[in-house]
Formats: sequence, C-alpha cells, structure tokens
Amino acid sequence: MLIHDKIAAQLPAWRERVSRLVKNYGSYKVCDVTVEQIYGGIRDVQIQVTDISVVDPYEGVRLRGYTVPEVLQLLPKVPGAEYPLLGGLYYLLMVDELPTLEDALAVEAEWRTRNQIPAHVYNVLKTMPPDTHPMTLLSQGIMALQTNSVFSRYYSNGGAVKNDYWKAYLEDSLNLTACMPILAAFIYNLKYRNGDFIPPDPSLDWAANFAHMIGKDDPHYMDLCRLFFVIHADHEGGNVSAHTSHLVGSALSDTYLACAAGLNGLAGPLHGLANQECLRWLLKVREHFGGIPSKEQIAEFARAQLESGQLIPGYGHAVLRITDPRFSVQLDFAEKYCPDDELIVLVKRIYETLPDILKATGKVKNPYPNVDAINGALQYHYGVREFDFYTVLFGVSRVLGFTAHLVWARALGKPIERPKSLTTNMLEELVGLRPPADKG
Ligand code: HAX
Repeated sequence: MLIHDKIAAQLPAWRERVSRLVKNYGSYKVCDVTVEQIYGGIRDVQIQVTDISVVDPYEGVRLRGYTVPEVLQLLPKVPGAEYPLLGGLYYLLMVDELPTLEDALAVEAEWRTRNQIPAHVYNVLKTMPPDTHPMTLLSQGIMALQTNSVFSRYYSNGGAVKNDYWKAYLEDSLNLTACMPILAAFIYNLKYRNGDFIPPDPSLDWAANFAHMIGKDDPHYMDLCRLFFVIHADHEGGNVSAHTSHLVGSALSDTYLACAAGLNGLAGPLHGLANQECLRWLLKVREHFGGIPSKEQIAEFARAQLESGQLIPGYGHAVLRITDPRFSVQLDFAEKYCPDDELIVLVKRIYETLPDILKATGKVKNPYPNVDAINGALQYHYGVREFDFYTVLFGVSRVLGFTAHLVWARALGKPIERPKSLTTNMLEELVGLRPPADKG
C-alpha cells in the first residue's frame, strides 16, 4: 500500500533523527512556564512535537511546510475541479511529499475499498432521540465503528510489537477516514432528509461524494466541499481537538477512540462549534436590521454586544494575529461564485468593520476573522441550512489531521503523556507567598 510503503521507507532516518536529539540534547531547555500561563490555559507553552503542520501567528497554518494558498495551488485536481483531491492532501499529511495526480487517485481508490460501515453503526444512530446534536451522533458513530479496530485486535491478541504499532494505526486510519463522508452523510440524511440514504458514487472523489450523498450534485458545491475539507484538515497539535486525540492516543487507545475524543473537543463553542454560532449570529444581525446593515449600524450592534459581555463568534484566535488565510481563501471562493449573496455581503461588511471595534476593546489579542467567520454563510448559500451540522463538516475533515498525527506518534514511539499538576499552595510556596510546607 502506497502510504504504508512511503512511511516505512522514511522511518529509519526519522527514528535516528529523534533519538539523536533526545540522546544528545535531552536536557536542553525549550521554554519556561509562567504562573500566568498555568492559569491561562497553558497558552503558548511548547509541550509537544509534530511535523504534520505548524501555525505561525502572522502567516497561518503550513501543512507539511506549505501555506494554505500553496496547498490549494499545488495539490492535484481532477479534470473540471478547481480545488484539490482530498486523497492528495492525505498523502501530503501522511507522507510529507507533494503527491502526483496518480498518488492522490491511489489514496482515493484505497478509500473506496475500505468504506463499508457495519449495520450496527447505523442502528446505534437510529435509536438516538431526533434532537440529538449531530456532533454527538458523529462521535457515537465513530465509537460504534471501533468494533472494527485493527489495532485493538492486534494488541489484545498479545505479542504486539511496539515498532509495528503504527501499521495497525494506519490500517485503522485509512478505514476510518474512508468511512467519514458516508457516516456524516448518513447523519445528515437521518436528521434532515427523513433518513433518505444515498449510496456513494464510486466515480466520485471523497469530497464530492459527500456532496452527492447529501443530495447536492452541484459541481460548485462539490468544489466547496473539496475546499472546506482541505482547509479544515489540520491546525498543528496544540488546539483542543488535535491535542485531545493525541493525548488519548498516547495511552494506546486506538484510532477510533482517540478520534472520537478529539471530536468531542471540537464540539465546544470556543472551538469547532463556532461555525454554527457564527452563522446564527449573522442571521441574528440580518434579522435585527431587517436586511444588510450599514457599517455604522454593525459597529453599534457589535459594541453593545461586547459591552454586555458576549463573544462575537468567528473573530479572534488563540495563536493567529492576522486574518486567517482559511477565511481569505473561502472569501475568494465566495467572490467568484456568490458575491451578491446577502449573507456573503454581510460577512464582507462585518470584516470591514469589526476588527477596529475589537481592537478598541484593548483586550482582544486577534481582532481578525478566523476560519469560522464565513464557512457557514457558504454552506447556507448552497442550501445546507441546518447549521448545527456545520461542525460535523469540520470533523469529517479534521479526522484526516488527527489520524496523520496518530500514525506518526506511534511510528516514532511516542510515550504516554503525563504532565504534572501543582496545588495552589505549591505555587504560593514557589513564588514566596507561603513558607515551605514542613514535610517532616
Ligand atoms: N468576541 C468578544 N471577546 C473576545 C473575542 C471575540 N470574538 N475574542 C477574544 N475575546 C476576549 C476574550 O474573551 C478575553 O476576554 P477576558 O479577558 O474578559 O476573558 C480577551 O478577549 C482576550 O482573549 P484572547 O487572548 O484574545 O483570546 P483567547 O486566546 O483567550 O481565545 C478564542 C481565543 C478563539 C477562544 C476567542 O477569540 C473567542 O472566543 N472567539 C470567538 C469564538 C470563535 O470564533 N472560536 C473559533 C476559533 C477558531 C477555531 O478554533 N475554530 O475551530
């Protein structure tokens, strides 16, 4: 198998590289941690290594060294498509090489051989109450698929070899990622289309098939799916969802358990759920003004919201200090295909207005839009209007990133994570506010 062979060929050099660093520089100090950071969500503390992607505050994410516009330009596309094949992106994330069209199609073909979902998975989802959030269903669906885990069987049969764990993780990763569009489409159809299930079309690629399976055969929407899934796939290792799946995987919980855990983190409103909150906010603004407000009206509305202590979804970021390039490439798509859509006009007007208002608060560190500030408006334009589903779209894509991190973590033999916690007394002793405890 292509990805397996490519990783296997790189591993000896990688293992040598890591062991040299640890052996010769094991005591080298990377960073200090302040009391403020401990209480402030361990922000910016450099605690892990991943080579899949990195986020620069002033440039945005680089996936295996490539910026978002470069990835969109350089990854192979099928004839007639403006945006890349996800098989190519997965190859890039896993193998750290730009794929040829043939490589990308080989991954797509591999996915097609692995996309069988057992009936019990569907049955689990069908028994849930109709108002269950689709992110809960996605996580449950993956947990139900866990009965397929190759790693779990390999480990529990005894005799599992540490240097080979990654091979079983890769099997699970390919199987799970192959099923993600089908699982997500099933959830969409179950919740919003009276359970009308459309089977995958083997002539379509991974992303376009998702569009097809939710009843949207519009080639522009298929391209939007390709764009959306490429830009949401990974955002380095420290964000809540990626870190969670990595942490859970470090206990040798298999790919399914680790990915479901990561998605549960993605389901939080400060993280992936922001995309549904953002669209809700756009609709609220439009409804409040009975149409598209002027910049002055937006400014006044936003100031009032901030003064009442509410967040403005889609703006701000824990790492970025610029307009998120993932926002910009979606804006390019919108300018090309739906510039006059009312919500897109509103997104643009807010973008022209809000950064200054947020800057004026003096506390928001990044006053610019993040990826979520526009993606809901694009989905809405193409008729995907059930906005509690938007985080599922994000999750389908993010599992590509999670699994690439998981495979490489096992390939490089990363151990179980176990940072240390302190008590408030201990911190007060450290800073001199309290005499050292009498340990005698
Ligand atoms: N609206 C109002 N206030 C905001 C804000 C926003 N969009 N962004 C930041 N702030 C506030 C914070 O709440 C914080 O206030 P307090 O000091 O009173 O607690 C202050 O500004 C400083 O925060 P920060 O350092 O700039 O931001 P954080 O790193 O703490 O948080 C968040 C980053 C993304 C969580 C934050 O900007 C936010 O809540 N944004 C709105 C929600 C959102 O869009 N989330 C999606 C982020 C992208 C993502 O992960 N997608 O999955």
